[in-house]
Amino acid sequence: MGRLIVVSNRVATPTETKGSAGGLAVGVFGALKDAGGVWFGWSGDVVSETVANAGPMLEQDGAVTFATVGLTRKDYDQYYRGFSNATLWPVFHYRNDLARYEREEYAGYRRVNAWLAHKLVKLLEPDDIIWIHDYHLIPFAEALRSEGVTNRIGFFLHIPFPAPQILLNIPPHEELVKSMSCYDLLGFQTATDQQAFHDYVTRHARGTVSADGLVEAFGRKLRTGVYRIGVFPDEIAEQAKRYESRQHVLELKQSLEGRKLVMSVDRLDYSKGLVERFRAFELLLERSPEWRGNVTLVQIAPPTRSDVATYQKIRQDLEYEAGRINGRYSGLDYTPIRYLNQQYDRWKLMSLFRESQIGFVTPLHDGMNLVAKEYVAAQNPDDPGVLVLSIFAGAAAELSGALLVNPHDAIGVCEALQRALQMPLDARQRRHEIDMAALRKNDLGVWRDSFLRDLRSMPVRGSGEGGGHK
Ligand code: ADQ
Repeated sequence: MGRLIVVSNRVATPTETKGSAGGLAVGVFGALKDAGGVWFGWSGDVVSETVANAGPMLEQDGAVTFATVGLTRKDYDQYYRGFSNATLWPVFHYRNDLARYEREEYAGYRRVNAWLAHKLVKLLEPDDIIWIHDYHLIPFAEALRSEGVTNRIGFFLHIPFPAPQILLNIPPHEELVKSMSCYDLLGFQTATDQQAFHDYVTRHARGTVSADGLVEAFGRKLRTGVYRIGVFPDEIAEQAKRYESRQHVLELKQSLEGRKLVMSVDRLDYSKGLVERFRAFELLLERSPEWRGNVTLVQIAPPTRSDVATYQKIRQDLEYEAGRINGRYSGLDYTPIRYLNQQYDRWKLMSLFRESQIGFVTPLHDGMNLVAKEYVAAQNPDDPGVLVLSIFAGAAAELSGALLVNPHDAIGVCEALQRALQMPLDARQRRHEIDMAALRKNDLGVWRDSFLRDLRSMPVRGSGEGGGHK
């Protein structure tokens, strides 16, 4: 079996993969340890051109090499802050209104992809398989192919793939999809995302899609598949239980004085529906006076991408809403919304989830949303909380035990909260069992192993020439 090469925008450090990192880092690292290989990507540092060109920096951990490079200010601005996060992210989350398009940024995006690919080529061996992650790196395979790489290359998109009518808003949409056709295998989070890609291929690229997912487009053949990312539910359950009587949980419990707890955890991002969520919670207090003073929403949302203008705006909007709602419904000893702009360790979050009666996860669009899955896994089976989940999270297709809501329908969301707050124990247990079974059936290992199995089974391109790279 050949080595595995993982490429992602950010690379978790060897310490992060063992400590507080999210499930994804742990899952990918597990596969790397098994097969041996390289994890390649940006170090997260902005550096001088000399330092950037000197990379990659290599760090060895057993059979895994962590290979990282720094980005220059210009590359960071155009590739990361610009085209990736100010064009692709909003459009792929159906927010054309928040997107901008600058030709120079797109050129920078392609230039950085080509530069990174060139750096990786030197580390490749002929029978390696290469797994590229996410929207920052769409042109990566095309760049590798132009350097003569014929290894199998797969791509997994962690965020939604938009319907063609939305994608058409990005001027170089055709080039992007053409770049995607340079992969051997494209993985999507949901059947809806896969279908959107197929729709583009057949309607706008004169391509074809066979019933078993073989795509022919731009003179190339590739496969697509749905691989729903998961978590390791029993590990999370164990972690949440282990930390349930730690200081932070006891302090929270004491401060709640018997009030019901609704928990929300997100990156501070406009795709997560935070403003709409606060308004639905406000509606609960407005429509159900009996809950005033008796239920608290804890929203943990550390800022991300805070140098992108739209992220500064969502932060202001949310601070305004939290202040307004708290001004309206607080008492001398009661604050309805506790809005925490801080990062918390993973184990702390899991134990807080276990303590709460509701997990409130209402993105406007989300590839999967692992918080929803982590919330379910962290519950105490003897007294589980209820997940209130947006139909626009990829996780909604799997978690049939959740109360599904449309985040744009404030009254509908408010009614789901009322229902969850009053749900009897046997109904909560039944729903929790259903969702735990779904999480176990399709855990993070299944996601990773099925993608890699399918990628390894693809024929090597130009195998007549012997694979590998020039
Ligand atoms: P994200 O948009 O970051 O990921 P999500 O899947 O919810 O969204 O979270 C990923 C990880 O980050 C989870 O393990 C979660 O616990 C952690 N996390 C989120 N908020 C946190 C906070 N405030 N503090 C600490 N940890 C936090 C993208 C896509 C998602 C997709 C994932 C994985 O946008 O749709 O599910 O990738 O494919």
